[in-house]
Amino acid sequence: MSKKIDEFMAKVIERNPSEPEFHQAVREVVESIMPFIEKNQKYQKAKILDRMIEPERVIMFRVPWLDDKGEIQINRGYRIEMNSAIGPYKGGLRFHPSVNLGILKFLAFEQVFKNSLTTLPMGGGKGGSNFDPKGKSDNEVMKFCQSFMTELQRHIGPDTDVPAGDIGVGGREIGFLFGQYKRLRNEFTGVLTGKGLDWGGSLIRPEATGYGCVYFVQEMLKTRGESLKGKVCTVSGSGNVAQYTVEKLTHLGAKAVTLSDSSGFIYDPKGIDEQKLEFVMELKNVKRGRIKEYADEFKCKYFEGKFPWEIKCDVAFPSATQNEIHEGDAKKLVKNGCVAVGEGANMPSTPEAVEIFLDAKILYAPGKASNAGGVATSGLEMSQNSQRLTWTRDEVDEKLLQIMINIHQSCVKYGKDGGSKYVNYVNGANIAGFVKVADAMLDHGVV
Ligand code: NDP
Ligand code: 2IT
Repeated sequence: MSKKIDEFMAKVIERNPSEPEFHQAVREVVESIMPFIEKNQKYQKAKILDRMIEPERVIMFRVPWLDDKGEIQINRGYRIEMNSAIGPYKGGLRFHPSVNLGILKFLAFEQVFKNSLTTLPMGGGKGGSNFDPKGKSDNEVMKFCQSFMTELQRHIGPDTDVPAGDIGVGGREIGFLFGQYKRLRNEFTGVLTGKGLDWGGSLIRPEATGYGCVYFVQEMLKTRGESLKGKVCTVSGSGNVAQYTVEKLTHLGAKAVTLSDSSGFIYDPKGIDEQKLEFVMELKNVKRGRIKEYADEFKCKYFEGKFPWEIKCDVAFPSATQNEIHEGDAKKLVKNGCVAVGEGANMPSTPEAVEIFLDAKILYAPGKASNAGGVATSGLEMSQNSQRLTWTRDEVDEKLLQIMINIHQSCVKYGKDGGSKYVNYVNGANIAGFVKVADAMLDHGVV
């Protein structure tokens, strides 16, 4: 089997040079899927896996804009329309200087499986730009978003491709993007999700990724007769996903003790309670300051240039970016007694780190399962937009919880390791996500 996987990967690498994150994401899936399709020849014959690693469409474009000094800036924009077998392309936009084709292809590929797991009718896509919102004025961010959407608008639509937020794209950016789309197309539609509540957004969408991740971990802990109550949790990042992870953990009686940004992390052994979280939200979402200011405000330790994985915890929630947990970090986490990892970020653990978690048989949830609550709630926003109705906070939260429970069940169904009780959530998520998309592709013929 490993020879077959190596041969497959050699072709992927040759065809997609200089895209290490894409190779990494594909290998993880192929390792789970190859044994499965060996037993299910119909997928093999129809070359489903070969087709799934080839985006249906890749769009790359120039984004010129004028900064506050009147100087011309040029960024590169992208949209990867990966797979539309089960619904319109759906997935976020990332604005970060590290953005390149390979990173967006990895994210779009993951999104296909994630969206399938949600049970909602959404294909997979991802986009973004190497634009860095950090240090830019609101006016500059608006100018950039307007230019970005001026090109993107011709490729998207409520039944074609529905973008949303990701790193560097939150409520402010979605507002500017939506405003420009509406103006250019003269249409008020649900073409983006994560919209403001006054103009078509869904309650709970901002909270959904973090809440959903905590719900998923809660389900995993239940399989071992445990709960989150009293658990010490480390969280990385301090953006959308991290903030609402901390909020839900606090509601459920757990204690979140860390947060980070790209400069370093803070460690607050007393716990980040509701009032401290309010400070973080104001700091990050309004003032757009650095997490170090938390340590100054609440007199706790700040670790420059590090992620928080050396801190002893029961559960870890990596919620910043890809490959933030390396092999050594994983070893430290396991050695310090960590029993579960819930990935809020996409692919935050390196393959070596994943292996450590699986070997130690801790409860390890890959991002495409545990962070699917965000896009699932985007799917619920699309439903509400189509119906021209808004559901209450409790209705959406209840649906989100049920979706996370269902995703967990699918992972258990496909991830049971032989006769043993142990659930390999990586295999579970990959196979469960694959089957629905693959069957739809079989139905559609050679397209
Ligand atoms: P935000 O932009 O709101 O926050 C990102 C956080 O991560 C910031 O604290 C940021 O620090 C930190 N970070 C980003 N890049 C790096 C890096 N290279 N090194 C160290 N720290 C970094 O993004 P989100 O919270 O929305 O996204 C976080 C993760 O969750 C991403 O992996 C995203 O793909 C994933 N995700 C997001 C969903 C959503 O609905 N928003 C849904 C599912 C997954 P700084 O401000 O210093 O850059
Ligand atoms: O990675 C993700 O799932 C997201 N950034 C959310 C995508 C969405 O369409 O809500």
